[in-house]
Amino acid sequence: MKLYETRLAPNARRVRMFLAEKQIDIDCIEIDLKGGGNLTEEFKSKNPFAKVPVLELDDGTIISESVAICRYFEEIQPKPQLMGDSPLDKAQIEMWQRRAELGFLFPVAMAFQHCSGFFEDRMTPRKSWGEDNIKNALGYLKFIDKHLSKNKYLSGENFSIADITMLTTLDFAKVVDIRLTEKHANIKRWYELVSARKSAQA
Ligand SMILES: N[C@@H](CCC(=O)N[C@@H](CS)C(=O)NCC(=O)O)C(=O)O
Repeated sequence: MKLYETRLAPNARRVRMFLAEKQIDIDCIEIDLKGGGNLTEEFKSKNPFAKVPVLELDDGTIISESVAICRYFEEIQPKPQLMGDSPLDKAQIEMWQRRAELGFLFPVAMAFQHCSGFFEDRMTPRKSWGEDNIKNALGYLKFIDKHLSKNKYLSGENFSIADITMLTTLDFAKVVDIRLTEKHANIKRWYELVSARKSAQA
């Protein structure tokens, strides 16, 4: 089994952190995104969308999409549970995971792509769209700060994949100058808690 990934990419890090929680060791193959390592025909034959991470099983089967990769590992090694136990728990974790992805990871990724120029060899950055997304991401932090005033973790009492998505995105968001301030006391409390986990070093 191999994981094609990029050390600094937030989607790759969330899979690494998920695997670290489960203490699953896997061969990682670094793909140089800036150098176009994901744009080769060989890589696109694994993932036609040319994105990392990509999991390749020993029989050559491919799974891409970070959450789908995490789902695979959750099913083959359920403990520790990161995607829920009961039907209600599973649904609530999925709700918070999707909210973290759509409400925060998506705008941060758009801000990075459209403000940094990192991918200008393959797309046309639109700075104003990037800036709009910074505003959206900051609005989401306001919402999450309120939520975390009443909840230990995003989905309540238990650490889950939703926290992994939020933490890895928050760390990456510094590249577009999105940082926690004194307005985010509850997120700061949560941030210290989750970033102290050994898996956060992944
Ligand atoms: N929905 C995908 C998103 C993957 C993604 O956007 N990966 C980024 C790195 S974080 C990438 O490979 N970008 C390369 C490019 O856009 O050329 C997932 O969850 O895995």
